[in-house]
Amino acid sequence: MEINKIVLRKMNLELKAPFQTSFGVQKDRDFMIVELHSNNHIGYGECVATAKPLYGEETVGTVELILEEILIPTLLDNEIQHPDELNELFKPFRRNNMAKAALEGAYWDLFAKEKNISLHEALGGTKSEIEVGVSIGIQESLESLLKEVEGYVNEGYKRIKLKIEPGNDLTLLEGVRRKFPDIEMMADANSAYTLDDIELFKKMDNLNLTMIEQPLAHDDIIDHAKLQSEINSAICLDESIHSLEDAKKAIELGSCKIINLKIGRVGGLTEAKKIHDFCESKGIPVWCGGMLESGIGRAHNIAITSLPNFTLPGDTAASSRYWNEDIISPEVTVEKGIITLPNSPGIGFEPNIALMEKYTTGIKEIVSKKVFS
Ligand code: OSB
Ligand code: MG
Repeated sequence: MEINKIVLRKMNLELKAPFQTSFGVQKDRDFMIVELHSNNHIGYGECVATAKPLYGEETVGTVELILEEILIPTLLDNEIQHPDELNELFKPFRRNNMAKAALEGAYWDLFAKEKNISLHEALGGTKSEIEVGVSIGIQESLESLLKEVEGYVNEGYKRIKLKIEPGNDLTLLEGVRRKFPDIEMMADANSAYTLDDIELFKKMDNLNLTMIEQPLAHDDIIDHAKLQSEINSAICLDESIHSLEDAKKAIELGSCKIINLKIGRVGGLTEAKKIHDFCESKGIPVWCGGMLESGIGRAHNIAITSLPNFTLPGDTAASSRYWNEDIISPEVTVEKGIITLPNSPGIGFEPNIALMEKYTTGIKEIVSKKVFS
């Protein structure tokens, strides 16, 4: 496989509606698309790092630097037979997982296209369709939240996730539960609480939540284990899990009963597969989280969700939930909470080149003469 050119494309897409979490309000999405060009195909990867290091430590600026100075030269200097090898190749470089995942994801897509198979087939996926839920940001009032929830419930989403923060938590969850007694429902705190809030989480045990996602600090697994031992609701970890090693430790400590797998947060599809397999062996369900991706990142999320231990609905909602126009064709659509896996080669969605150009804010091309066997 010959890589002739690598393109780093900085992009900006405006969200249909601002998305509020405990760490801030997001109105638009700055992100980067990595393109790997061979003679015959282009592999696409999306970097989920944001403009500011609020969810994780990486930003669009740091990923550009790491890709250009470290990861791309490493890729071009080595003979690769299979995308799984990138995981080992990048391992000596600490963290920078979102940068690693973007380049590795583009390589996986290119690899699948060269082999003329779908990305989900290349990953060893076993499903032909996946179930999805939706993540709803913090709203101004219970009234507007109920309206949002009702809309998504009517669309058929399989599970509703509600963002919470101190001051916007129990009353909202109770209000939604009262109006929708039977829906699958969960809360995501994005690390906004401490063990001092233990009584609050005990009260949530009455609400039949599928799980509570990342209630405590982003870098903690000790306090989460204490909290999990005191409450009945399952804790799901998001921010705390960056690798297979992290997952092993959290599960051994009893810090969670469920893991939210995000490809970018764990450094790529290969690491995500490893965590998936380990969780499966331990009876820990996983589901695919989201980072408000464009269609390209969303396509990668759809492909990894085809693995069998993704047994809970993910956050991969339809393109129309986020964007006025997505940069892929066709857009991601959800029918009664189900996405049908595409079967064309690679990620299975074609980038819409005109829209890609329209939303590009900066572009860097790296020309390579490297020939892979
Ligand atoms: O914590 O899962 C999260 C969005 C941005 C950053 C972090 C999170 C989220 C979401 C939305 O919950 C997921 C999505 O719809 O893409
Ligand atoms: Mg989360």
